[in-house]
Amino acid sequence: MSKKVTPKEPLVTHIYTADPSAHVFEGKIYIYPSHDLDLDIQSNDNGDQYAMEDYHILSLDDLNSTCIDNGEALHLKDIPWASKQLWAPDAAYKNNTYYLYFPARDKDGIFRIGVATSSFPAGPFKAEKDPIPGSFSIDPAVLVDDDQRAYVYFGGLWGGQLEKWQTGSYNPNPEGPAESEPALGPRVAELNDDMLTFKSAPEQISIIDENGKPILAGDEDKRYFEGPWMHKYNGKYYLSYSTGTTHYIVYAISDNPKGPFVFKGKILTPVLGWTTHHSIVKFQDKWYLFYHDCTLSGGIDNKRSVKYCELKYNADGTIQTINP
Ligand code: FUB
Repeated sequence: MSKKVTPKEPLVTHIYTADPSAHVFEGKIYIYPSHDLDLDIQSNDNGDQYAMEDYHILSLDDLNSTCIDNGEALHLKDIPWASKQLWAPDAAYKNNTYYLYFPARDKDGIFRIGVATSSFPAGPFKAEKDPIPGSFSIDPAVLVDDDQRAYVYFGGLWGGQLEKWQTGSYNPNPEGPAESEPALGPRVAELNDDMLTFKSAPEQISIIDENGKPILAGDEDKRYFEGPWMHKYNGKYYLSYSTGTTHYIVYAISDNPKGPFVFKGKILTPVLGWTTHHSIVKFQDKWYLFYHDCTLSGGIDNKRSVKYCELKYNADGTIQTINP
């Protein structure tokens, strides 16, 4: 039986969902999550347990309604270039078209970022024949700025392969950075007006502390790991992300969509489960955090559930930390 959504409870319980990217389209909240399969797979640092094969898009008329699963929007078998692991997606609207951005391994096992299009926010989506040229790694998040320029932020360490691209080309056996060196940053690329190609090669984003010093690779409470999200608040750009090994969602602020971003603090303390992944959206004058945890599955890392709660800002623009 369907019931109204409740803060900090799974949006849906009939399937496992993760990595929620929430947007307001056509007056409703649409959530673009990963669809975790109900499979028992041994966890490893490569993320082989995340063996997802399709996307289901969720929607909410408002926050007093039930959450609708709009069914399968895209399946691995219909993505010509992909071989496995449909990880965290995002969506954007421009040119009277909805774009679904998603990572998957190509036929050589290298993560790339693909695009699929639809006339409707919940799909079905049709995938492009090839991934975005020049794309790599995982977790795309797209900002269509107020001037209609669009940026895609992406990248993830470990199974997400970001370390393998430190030199600009793929190195299957990378080293470093050392703990005392600047951490790897997420990548940003501006999209062309077609929303299907990069305007220029992805650039590394710099995340610095209040004194202008780069966040170091050994500072695992602060350094970038995966799951970027970009939103604007009072004209500033807020880059938020997961710290991976320390399981925080943290954020940094800039005046520029490409940074540098000044580290500010924690948005979400650790949830049950190894991964943490989120998005932030404004709906009817309030701000909300969408995130996931593993409570529904009793703590199984690859069986996650999407939840939401309200997010509040302080008068100085900092975000109040949420304890899940
Ligand atoms: O869902 C697979 C991966 O787990 C995502 O791409 C990461 O952000 C982490 O949540």
